[in-house]
Amino acid sequence: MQDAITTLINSSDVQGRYLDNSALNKLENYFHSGDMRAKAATAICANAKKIVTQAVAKSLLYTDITAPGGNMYTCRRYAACVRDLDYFLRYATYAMLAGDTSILDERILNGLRETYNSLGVPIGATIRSVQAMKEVVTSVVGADAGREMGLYFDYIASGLS
Ligand SMILES: CCC1=C(C)/C(=C/C2=NC(=C\c3[nH]c(/C=C4\NC(=O)[C@H](C)[C@H]4CC)c(C)c3CCC(=O)O)/C(CCC(=O)O)=C2C)NC1=O
Repeated sequence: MQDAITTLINSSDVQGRYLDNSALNKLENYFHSGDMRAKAATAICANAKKIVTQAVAKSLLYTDITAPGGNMYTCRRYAACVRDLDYFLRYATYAMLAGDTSILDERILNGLRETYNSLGVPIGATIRSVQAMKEVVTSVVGADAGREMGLYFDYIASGLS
């Protein structure tokens, strides 16, 4: 896993230089946003269950997907879907804290599309539920942190599509 700090330091290190102004600016912005990131993570952690439940209600409940023949039909598959959304939320929160997407590639996206395709998990509906989660999270953490979390949800959505 990478984070905003190691990424900037590593790229200066390979050139054998101190951080240049642009790297220092990025670092300063990252440190400056630290309080916002920590507060957002605290709010998400306290509301994780509610966030996932509301995202499911907004995007999936009472659609063909939860009806007989749909991919969420049966308790086992419904629970697997809710669990997947909880993974997306938790890892998007880690990525937001780190200011870096690499943990999403390593832990979430690696092989996920292939797994979904082989199990018939509908990718379009999964992406809609990730978008719904983005809206719900914004209502919990506010616009600024919501925009930041949105980057990582979008990264998951585009990695799946
Ligand atoms: C931490 C990283 C990680 C991820 C991301 C992960 C995802 C993941 N989701 C799975 C299944 C699944 N995922 C879903 C999800 C959905 N179906 C829908 O219709 C909805 C649109 C959607 C929810 C948004 C479902 C229903 C299954 C079970 C499919 C089946 O077994 O038939 C499976 C197959 C194994 C299993 O059932 O547990 C994996 C590996 N596992 C991991 O360890």
